[in-house]
Amino acid sequence: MGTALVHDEEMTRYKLLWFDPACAIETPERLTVSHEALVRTGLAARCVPTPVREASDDDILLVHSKEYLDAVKKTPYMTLDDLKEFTLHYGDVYFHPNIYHCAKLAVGAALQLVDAVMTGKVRNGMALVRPPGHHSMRSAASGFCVFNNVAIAAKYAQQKYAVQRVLIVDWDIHHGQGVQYAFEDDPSVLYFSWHRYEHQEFWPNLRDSDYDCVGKDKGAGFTINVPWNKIGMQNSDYLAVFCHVLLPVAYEFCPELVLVCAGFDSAIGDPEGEMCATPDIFAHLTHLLMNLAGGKLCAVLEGGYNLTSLSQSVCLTVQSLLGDPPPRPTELQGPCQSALESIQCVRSAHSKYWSCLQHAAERPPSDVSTKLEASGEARVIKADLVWPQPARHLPPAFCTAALIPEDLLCPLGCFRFPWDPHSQRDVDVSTWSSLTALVRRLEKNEIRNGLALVSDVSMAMAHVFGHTPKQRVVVVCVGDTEVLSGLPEDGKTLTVHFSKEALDKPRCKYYIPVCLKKSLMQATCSLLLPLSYQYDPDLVLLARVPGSHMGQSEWQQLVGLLQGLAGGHMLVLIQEGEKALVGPTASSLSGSPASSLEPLPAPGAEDIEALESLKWQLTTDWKLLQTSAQCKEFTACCGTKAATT
Ligand code: X5A
Ligand code: ZN
Repeated sequence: MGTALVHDEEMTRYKLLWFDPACAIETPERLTVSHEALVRTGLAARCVPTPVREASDDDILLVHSKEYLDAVKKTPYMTLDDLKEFTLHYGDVYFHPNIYHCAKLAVGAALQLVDAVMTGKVRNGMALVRPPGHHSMRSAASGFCVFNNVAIAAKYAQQKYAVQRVLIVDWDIHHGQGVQYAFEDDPSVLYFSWHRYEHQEFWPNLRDSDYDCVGKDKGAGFTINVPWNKIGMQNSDYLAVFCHVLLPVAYEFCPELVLVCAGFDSAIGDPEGEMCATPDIFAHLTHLLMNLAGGKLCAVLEGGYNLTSLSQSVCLTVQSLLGDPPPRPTELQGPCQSALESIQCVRSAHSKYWSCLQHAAERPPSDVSTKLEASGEARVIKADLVWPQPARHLPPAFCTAALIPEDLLCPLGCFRFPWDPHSQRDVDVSTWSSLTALVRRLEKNEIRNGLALVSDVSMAMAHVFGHTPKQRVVVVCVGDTEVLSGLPEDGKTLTVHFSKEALDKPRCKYYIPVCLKKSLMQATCSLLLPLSYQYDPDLVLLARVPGSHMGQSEWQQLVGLLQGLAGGHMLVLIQEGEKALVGPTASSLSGSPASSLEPLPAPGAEDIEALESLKWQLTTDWKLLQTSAQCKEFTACCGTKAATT
């Protein structure tokens, strides 16, 4: 199950033919440098090359009007003056005699990708296309876009493969109003977009892009807009929105297919976005979406105008799609006030549509809607920004080690440990010392991850900690048994323990018991992930003890999501009674997407309340847990309802 790369040089064969500063950034080089970077880094060679095709009229008519299609069809025959005149009907877009051909290929590329993923030829993929699509509307070109590649792909998937629910994640820095309009009354397509907004002062300057535009009629709640009201947003701001808005809702929605409007003008250095998130973040955003929909993810290029940042971001996206562990996240200090205002507003606007948000705080008293003036200092982004080149990291040669009894079959995709992959022979040692040996291999990046079936998780952990003095470890325990007596409490470990019965050990900054009836996916997204990201461990230790209410697919999701941390270094300890989990765990560790969940049972009100309250209490220590802006006068008014009761 590979990763498709859809690309065709033909899509570089059109360009701006006249002077127009607004359009000058949309160049053929965008595609050439992106593709060359994939080739140079060896990523292209690891993908399944997938040809483009021309979209048919019927494909295009899934979203666009006959009149508009007929008008665009005439552009190849127009004179330069006709083309200029035609362009004037629309905003911030240009035409060229070859753009109609390329636009058909761009749509066709997205459809080829959907076909490859839906037929199971590949697991996921990326299409490098020009022109982009997300701004184009039923009867209008806009913002460099001619046909709406991703909107057409969503309709096509629904029609051809009877896909019930499609999630569209638009991480381009502009609002994809074309996608929003195509599905605003349609509950079968959940459209999420974040975008530079600046209280409606940024293009396309639409009231429709604000957080309170949530969709219409039956589609109410299925449009999620996160406006950025300041430039300079960073990795923490993006991650916070994923953890506290997109992921909880996405898991509740339970898509059967994920499409990404993959614009990279949201990365540092981009002249349009003026944001400060580094290319690394796209490895994480991609990774965080890869366990939804059984891994079926199609990323289609949209914007991205700084050729360096664009090509780095494309590479990091494809690297994650291929299953490489994301690089260690950098500089996660927590979201800024402006981002928090946006997060609070979106969560509150959506609280009546999604159970996971039902206890979101009210909108802040300082209303940040379009009607009010921008608050706080203006930000300035330097023109000569530099950022470190993403480290050329090599994933370890060996992926998953299984330390299991002889009588258990070695799960597919794993190799049996103890066994020396270098000398190709067994090493004869006791279980405890094999465990130590395994941890040492993880530490040296010789093996990526491992699992061990042990008779006593507590003893196994004591052993691991006895032998990894230098490491910062995130420990995640699942089950109703207290296992952590001997754990160091010096900040070298951060422990989160999920149980259904309350445990005795009291909470502190580095030990966080989470007692919930269900809602474990919600807790994973909005509590465990932000905590772990901020802690930035060298190793993740996941321990499964008897007496757990976590189902197999939730467990797999957990295993999958946590691999975004610590460069993918993870050790899973399973207590003997939980033997049935060895196979599914091994499968997730060796890179298979988690089996998709059933549409989640609405998270229980008490659970969500407990979770919100816990988050609220932990925010002083852990900034990435914040979901409310600070209110200048009193902090009391921005507490969650849960926290004030
Ligand atoms: C796809 C995309 C941007 C249009 C900007 C117009 N379009 N000012 O990023
Ligand atoms: Zn854009």
